[in-house]
Amino acid sequence: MTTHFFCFPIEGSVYVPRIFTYQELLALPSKTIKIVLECAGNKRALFHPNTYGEQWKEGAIGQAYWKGVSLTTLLQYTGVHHSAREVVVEGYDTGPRTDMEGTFRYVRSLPLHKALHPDTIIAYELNGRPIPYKHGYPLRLLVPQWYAMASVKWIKKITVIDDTFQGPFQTTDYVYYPHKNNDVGKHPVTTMNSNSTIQQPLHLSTLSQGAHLIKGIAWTGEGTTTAVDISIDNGHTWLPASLQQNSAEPYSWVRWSFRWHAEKKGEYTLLSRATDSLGRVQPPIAVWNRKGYGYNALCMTKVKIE
Ligand SMILES: Nc1nc2c(c(=O)[nH]1)N[C@H]1C(S)=C(S)[C@@H](COP(=O)(O)O)O[C@H]1N2
Ligand SMILES: [Mo]
Repeated sequence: MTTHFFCFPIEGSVYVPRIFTYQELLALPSKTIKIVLECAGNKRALFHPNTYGEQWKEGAIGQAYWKGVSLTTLLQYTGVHHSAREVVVEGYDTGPRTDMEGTFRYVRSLPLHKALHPDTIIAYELNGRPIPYKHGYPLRLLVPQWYAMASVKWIKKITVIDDTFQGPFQTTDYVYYPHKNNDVGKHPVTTMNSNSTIQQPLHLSTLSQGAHLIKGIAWTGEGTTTAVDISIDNGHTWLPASLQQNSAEPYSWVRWSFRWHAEKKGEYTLLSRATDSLGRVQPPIAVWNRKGYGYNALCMTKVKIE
């Protein structure tokens, strides 16, 4: 697939269906946004009881600068019928599933309000270069604030629809199932939960007495992170960490740090707890769900002072 000839259609419930070429996209007004992408299964391994799926610890997250064109800019060319409800984005990849017969393309939809948000973009660059193949080359949808399953890679086609999309990556996967043995209360995975990770010191490390810098990251999918509190006594007392906020980058993670003077020898349980501007606080225990999505309990790191 050479980008010179690459193109994709926008069709369905639109006034003027249209094919956009890669070259056309490059010529349209662009924006560059720093975006956290967190897999909905990040930290899944920490759920009790354990859940099936990739046993992610803290590493299924990243952030980068993505450059592209607002999807809403493209939809201005096609127009959107008044009856439209969702925008469906289809990737090039297909594969079999273990739970259903047949092969399935990776396809997902966004509600119209999210599709039309100016920061929902069709990206063609990651950190100043064409997107590497494994991250979505040549074109990828980027949906800030939503778990990363929404950011469809390898775009093939975009379709505006008048009803609600029912593909397996939307109605079977990326759904919270609160119960082990029935589907009561199931609801789709969308925005990221308020969350934080301690990056330093490492879990189960041995440190010397004296001054240590505890540091890490915090992020959220609604509003922005407003506070990170640290406990060095397993949650009995809390003190605020200092945040490196950048209001120009509302979709990036926030770096935080906390100076700790470790006077006494012994074992310590360090905890971090992020709060966002909607008042969403990391809970002591994450809300369990069958597929292990959205884990955001307090981040815990144990250390020994010798
Ligand atoms: N086309 C397509 N897009 C996709 C997926 C996929 O399987 N196919 N996986 C999604 C999921 S679950 C995640 S976590 C991210 C991973 O993005 P990355 O490979 O750039 O880290 O891509 C999302 N977009
Ligand atoms: Mo994912």
